[in-house]
Parts: sequence; structure tokens; C-alpha cells
Amino acid sequence: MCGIRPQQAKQVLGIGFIGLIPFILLFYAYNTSSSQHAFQLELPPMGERRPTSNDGELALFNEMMRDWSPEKPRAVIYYLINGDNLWRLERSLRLLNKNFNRKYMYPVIIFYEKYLSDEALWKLLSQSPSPLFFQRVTFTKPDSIKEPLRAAVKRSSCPYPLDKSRFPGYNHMCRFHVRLVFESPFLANVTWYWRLDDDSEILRYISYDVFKKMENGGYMYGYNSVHEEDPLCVEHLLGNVTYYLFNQPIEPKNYYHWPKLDIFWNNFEISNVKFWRRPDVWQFIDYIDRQGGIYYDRWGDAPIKTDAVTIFLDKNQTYFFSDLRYRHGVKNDTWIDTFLSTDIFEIPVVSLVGMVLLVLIVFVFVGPFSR
Ligand SMILES: Nc1nc2c(ncn2[C@@H]2O[C@H](COP(=O)(O)OP(=O)(O)O)[C@@H](O)[C@H]2O)c(=O)[nH]1
Ligand SMILES: [Mg+2]
Repeated sequence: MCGIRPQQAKQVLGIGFIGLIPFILLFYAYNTSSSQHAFQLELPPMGERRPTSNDGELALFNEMMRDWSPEKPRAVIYYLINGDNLWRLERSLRLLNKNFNRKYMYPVIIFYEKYLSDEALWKLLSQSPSPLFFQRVTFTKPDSIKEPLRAAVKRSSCPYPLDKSRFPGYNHMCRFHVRLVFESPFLANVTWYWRLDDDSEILRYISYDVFKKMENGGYMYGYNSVHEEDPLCVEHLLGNVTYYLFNQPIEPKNYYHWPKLDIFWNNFEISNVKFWRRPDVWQFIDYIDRQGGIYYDRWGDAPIKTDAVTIFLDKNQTYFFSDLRYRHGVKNDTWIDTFLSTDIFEIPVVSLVGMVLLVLIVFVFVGPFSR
């Protein structure tokens, strides 16, 4: 009486299989995720390239740039990291390599602050198909700040970052992107740079050379998103910029048409080095830097650079990379992050074939063939 007929059994099994499919997808997503290296491709031979001193890294970099093809944009990709949470950088690099740089092989410069062992650096090197170069940076108090930095940063009412112990490291980081990076010898002989952070993720394959896009379009500044800044984090900045513009013979290009709190979210930023080194732009950056607001008021690099771009560039010299799937700010490698950042196209072909076969089996059990 309570027995199940063979036909029903087949249907139950078939439905069970269908129910399993999302879990199988999840399983593959997890296994191809950044936290795993199972899907790492094209590792260079072990021991071929070892980390060296700052000068040694620069010499290697210059050697590489000497042989740079004249047809290829002279460009670098750079990161500044503090040295904690290297897994974030590993993930970011993995996605950058997989979705862009494995094809284009632009040099990637890692500026880092805290001591990193040779093993840690070598691990990064051995995982990265694209050429990596390391530079240890040390930050000091700028001359324009007379008091101890700890006292200076207390003035700001900007609520970010939430963890106040990150001052003044966070402020140094902002100042690095505003000016110090342009003083680095790594950017001295290149035309283009692409800045990324260790919590930057290129989620989808980029089918073209982003630097060529900039070069061919005559663009100077490329961005991926615009956000509204918290007014508490730009206190006194507007006043300083207005004062500067009033006293300089500058005709702002787009500044007065730009919403005052909008900022290019420059954790993704592709730009022309020569623009930032232009005397008028440099003078503006230097002026803003000397006001000390990066420390006193926690002005971020994003609002300062947005001001420079909107003052000195026409709108048609900026480019919105709207087609790129980019994500920033993932703090933890939870399974849902992993799942959301995994593209169906990431799943290896073999697994896809396996899944198609599985679906066919299900059809054989419950579909028209089973009758
Ligand atoms: N050298 C250095 N890098 C930092 C420091 N704080 C953050 N960074 C790096 O700067 C980038 C942006 O940091 P993040 O915490 O994501 O800043 P947010 O996006 O503005 O919240 C990341 O690559 C960090 O590793 C710091 O104190 N020193
Ligand atoms: Mg971030």
C-alpha cells in the first residue's frame, strides 16, 4: 500500500537532482573563488624572480621599461597597501590578472608600508603572472604641519574611517595618492597609471586595453563611479579652493558645473601622469597640500583630485568606464561575496559539460524520455 511506484521514484530522484543544481553551482563558485588558488593559471617558474631592495626593484623596473614596445602605452598599475590583510591584495591581484592583465602584462607596482618578509613578497610574485615590483614607503609628517600629527588629526569631525586608530596612517595614504605617488621614480617615465586598492575587484573580463582607450580617445582621467562625499570630511576645502581660484589667473573648465559634494571614487582611477605633473595642476595640489587639511580635516584624496580634474579638464577629457564590472570595499571573504563575485564564465568548461550532462540525466528520469 505504502510502496512507491518506480515512476514516482524516478520523479522524486529527478526533482532531487534539479534541486541539487544551485548547490553544485555554489560549490564550483566557491572552488574557483579568490580564497582558493585551485583556479590559478600560468604561475611563473618558482624561484625565477625574487624580491630585492627598493633600489633593486626600481632597477628591474627601469630595465623592463627600456625595452617597452613603442606601440604599447607606457603604463603602470599601482597599489598602496599598509601590509595587513595580504589576502585582500592577493584576491585583487588574482582578479586583475585573470580579467585584464594576464593578456596585457602591464607592470604592477605595490607600494607597502609595514615590513613584509621576503617569503610574503615572493608568494605574491609566484602567484602573479604579470610583472610585480615592490616599494617600501615610509611616511613622515609634512613640513606644513607644525604640531604632532596625533594632535592635528583630533580636530577633524569626519566620521571615517570609523576606527580612529587608523589616523594618521589613513591621512598619509590620502596624501600619497594626492602627491607623493607622482614624486615616485616609478611614475617618472610612464604616461599612464591605473590606481587600485587592495579591496578593489575587477569582476568581469575586460576585452580591451584600458590605456589604449584613454590614449586613443584623448582622455586624461578615467573613472568608474561618482559618490557623494560626507560634508564633514571636506570642511574648509571649498573655502581654500575658492580662495585659490580667486587669486590665480585660472578659468575653471568644469568646476562650476560640477555638484560640490560629488567625488570621483578614485579607488579605481586611470589617468595621465603628465596631467598631474603639469605646473598649474601641481601648483594647485601643492597649495591644497600645504593647508594641512588632509590631516586637520581629513580631506580625502578623492575630493582634492576631483577638484583638480574639474578645474583643469574639460568634461570630454574625462572618461567614464561604465562597462567595467568593478567592486570596491569588500571587507570579508564570506561565501556570499564569493558567490556574487563569481562569474558563470569562470566555471571551468569541464564542469559546465558535467552540468549539462547532469541536466540531461534529469530529463531522462522525469522528462518525456522516461515514459
Ligand atoms: N600604507 C598605508 N596604506 C593604507 C593605510 N590605510 C589604508 N591603506 C591602503 O589604502 C587603500 C585604501 O584603504 P581602505 O581602508 O580601503 O580605505 P577606504 O576605501 O577609504 O575605506 C588600501 O589599499 C589600503 O591597504 C595606511 O595606514 N598605510
Ligand atoms: Mg577601500
